Amino acid sequence: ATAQIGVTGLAVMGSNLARNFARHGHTVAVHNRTTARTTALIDEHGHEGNFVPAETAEEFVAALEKPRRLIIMVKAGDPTDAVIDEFAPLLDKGDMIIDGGNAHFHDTLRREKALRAKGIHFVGTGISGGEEGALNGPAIMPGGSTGSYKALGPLLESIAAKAPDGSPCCTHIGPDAAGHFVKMVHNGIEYADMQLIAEAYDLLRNVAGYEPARIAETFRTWNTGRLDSYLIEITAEVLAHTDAATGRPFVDVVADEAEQKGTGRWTVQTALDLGIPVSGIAEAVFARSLSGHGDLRRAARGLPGPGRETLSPAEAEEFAARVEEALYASKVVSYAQGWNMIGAASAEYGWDIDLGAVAAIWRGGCIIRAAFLDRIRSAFAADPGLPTLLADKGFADEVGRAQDAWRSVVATAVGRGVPTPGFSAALAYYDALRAERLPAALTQGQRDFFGAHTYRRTDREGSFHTVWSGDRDEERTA
Ligand code: NBP
Repeated sequence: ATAQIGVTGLAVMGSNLARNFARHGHTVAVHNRTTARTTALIDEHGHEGNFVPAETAEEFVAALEKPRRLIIMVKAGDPTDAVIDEFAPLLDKGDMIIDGGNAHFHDTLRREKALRAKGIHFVGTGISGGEEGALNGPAIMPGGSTGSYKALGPLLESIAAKAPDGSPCCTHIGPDAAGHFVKMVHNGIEYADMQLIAEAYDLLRNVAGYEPARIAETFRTWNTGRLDSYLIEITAEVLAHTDAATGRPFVDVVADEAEQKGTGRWTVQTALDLGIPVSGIAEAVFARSLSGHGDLRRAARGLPGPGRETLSPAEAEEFAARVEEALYASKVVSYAQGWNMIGAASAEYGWDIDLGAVAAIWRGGCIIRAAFLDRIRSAFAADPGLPTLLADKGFADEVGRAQDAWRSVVATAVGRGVPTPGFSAALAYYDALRAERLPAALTQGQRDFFGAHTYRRTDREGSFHTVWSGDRDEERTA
């Protein structure tokens, strides 16, 4: 046995991850159900480092140093269970199976429990950064036992992206499914970020009247400031791109129906179960869904709306500056919601997740990497018990300064009939959180009226019910 690590599943992610390990001086055993992929990897990239190709599961396991570290990079879902069932009987106590796929955290909880009973460490690991990240440095979010991280952490840290301060974008997130959970929320936040950027683009296009190339310039400028991030950077690239076939802006020839693989939906479903409002992520998932409903959109196309005349150049410039403020403030809200969700799950599942460390490892390698994440890291460093990012003084001041622009952008969008569900939901969340009184009191009254669901009072302890159908006397119920 010569290999420090093994990768089974050599499609694009697995191959690139294996090459990344090899390039960092590790000997990597490689295996794939269809051997042609293994052969192709060795033929094309074998010279990059030390690979041990294995045709069978037995050969693969025999190639691994003990305790064995075996990474699964296959399609999430049933294929992952099939591969676990194939390899687990070949492993010894203390060996580690690392699932680097985009597994649902409930599956990871189940698999970890089953393998723990056999003495095998199961390390559900979130890996972000796509193909490019897998090869050149992803952000890595391992869950699983603390013991497994001792044996695995240095290897994973060696291939992870590095944050601007040089630290690896990999840390032990917490036990069992904590890593896959955090990766799921990462993807949810990614959906929200992308939606907010799309809304900013739509406003610059349809209110400011800018052409895509001009908007690309605007995003490039924003990318030198507080919005500096991978997603803003690639937005400028996409907007500046011209379609070779037609000579038109690329963004104008692409069908406007956004697709999704499901991690955003999982985030929202899970948030509903946890009772955590993640309206920014939810609006992003719904916006993608709505865009794909061609039948509904066609049926509604003739409905009346306001005129769509664009602003004068001077007004447009001022408006663009306000859009930047609205985008930034809305982004702070979506991240605040995402972090709330991680905090709530950490408490629910006993994961004890270091919320600042999550921000620290997302500073590089992953799709939402951004200068901004260092601010989140330092907010939690200053106050590990921070109830919401919006309560951090720095973020509160910035959002406070942005609020006039934010409100005016949302008002303009509403007035001109440009849909901005992300900006609007973020602003509504901000206003709801800071409200002295919410109309939830009325909701409680209604619930008590039709269902005797009871309510609490502001002036006395206990639960109360008003006899609405009778004399309207109030009864204390608990
Ligand atoms: P795919 O998700 O396309 O999966 C293809 C791999 O799964 C192949 O190696 C295939 O083997 C193997 N496989 C399947 Br399908 N069914 C199998 C089975 N029953 N038994 C054994 N192997 C089986 O590959 P990918 O795009 O490289 O992604 C791998 C994982 O990484 C996924 O979970 C994905 O969600 C996750 N991920 C992907 C990205 C990304 O940007 N693509 C980013 C982050 C995470 P075969 O060659 O024999 O068909």
